[in-house]
Amino acid sequence: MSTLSRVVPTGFDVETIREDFPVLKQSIHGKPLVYLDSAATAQKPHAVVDAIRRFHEVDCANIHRGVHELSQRSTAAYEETRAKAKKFLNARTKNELIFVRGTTEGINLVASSWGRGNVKPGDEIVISALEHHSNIVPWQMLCEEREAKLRIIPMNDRGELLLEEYEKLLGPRTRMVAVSHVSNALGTINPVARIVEMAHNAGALALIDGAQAAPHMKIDVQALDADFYTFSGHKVFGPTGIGILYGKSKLLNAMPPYQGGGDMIKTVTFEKTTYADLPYKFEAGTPNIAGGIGLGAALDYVNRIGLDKIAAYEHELLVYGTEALSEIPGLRIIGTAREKAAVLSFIIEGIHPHDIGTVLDRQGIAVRTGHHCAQPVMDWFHVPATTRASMAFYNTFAELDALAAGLQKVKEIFS
Ligand code: C6P
Repeated sequence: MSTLSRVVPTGFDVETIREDFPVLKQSIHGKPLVYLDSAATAQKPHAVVDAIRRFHEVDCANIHRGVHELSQRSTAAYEETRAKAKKFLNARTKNELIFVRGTTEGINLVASSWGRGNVKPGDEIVISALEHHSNIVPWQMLCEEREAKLRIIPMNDRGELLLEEYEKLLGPRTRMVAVSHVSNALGTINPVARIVEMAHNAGALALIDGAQAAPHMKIDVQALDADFYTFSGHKVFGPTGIGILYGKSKLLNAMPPYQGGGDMIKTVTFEKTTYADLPYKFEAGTPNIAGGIGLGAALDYVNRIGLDKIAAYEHELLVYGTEALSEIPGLRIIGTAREKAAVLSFIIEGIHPHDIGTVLDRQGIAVRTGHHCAQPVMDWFHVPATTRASMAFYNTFAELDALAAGLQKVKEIFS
């Protein structure tokens, strides 16, 4: 057993929590599964699986369309998630919450709908050096289409954004600042309240990509004063194919629909269509109903544990894991921000991350290797890829010991 200190916040019982995640109880290649890839997708507790099954077995019907009992029930359950998301993000009204497929669609919706109406040739969109491709490409596409310019906030060697450089990028042509709350490749927690404030001072709007923040910390969009905030259901222990885009209602009301079709209209004739009010204006077609209901169960689950407790426990895991990995000769952690979420990205001199991932997998340890959909981050650090261990509140200190032991084995094999 490691001599590193394990601090478990009072009242946090990880073994009881693990009972809620059936997937964690299996062996992989004859070894107990150590799941350290929650940043890619988090595992789902019983409560989420049960809610999805219940919908299909008992309440299955399309929503907003039927007077019959099943449709009433499925509509109520789906809309209940919108109310839960409002509370989760501390939005002002339910109408500010749009169901989307995930963070990627949330950002594309804003870039496409808001962007087309508001970005003109010569305008500028500011993003940062540590963005996921989902918060780069939609803005790049918009800039190409509108002949606008993409400007990038640089970072330092720790993976922290340089706010003094950001200040210099802001100007009368800045229309939007879009940054992630937490970097998926580095773990950096960005000072988003300050970033939003600076954007507003320059007369620009601000969108926050909350994909990696929502599972780990309390979010208050009113306190942040974010104009848009988006996250994915599958990273907050809910299903894939569902997520939330928050937008201030004043902005959403002024934006044209993103897609046309059923459920987003008030009236349709061949001459003219009028659109539904918020939030339905942005929700064309039959949505992922089961996913929406599963997301509601996931938000309930996370709230029951408590995001403050989750953040405190995961911080201890991060401290412990950082120390454990730092003892491995030749290992370099990529992303050492002072404010950091439970992500450990690293390289080991002379060993390709894919080889590391493969050897770890043979020991039952699941990590992600590659560029993590953040190629500019890899370029900045002059590495082709990293190995990334990403944690959630169901991980244990013993699992981090297993990771460290697994990496020793990697070193033995490749030395
Ligand atoms: N990052 C990872 O392994 P979607 O795919 O739409 O649910 O989320 C996209 C996304 C956007 N922003 C950030 C900061 C993200 O981390 C992700 C997803 C996963 O890091 C899969 S690439």
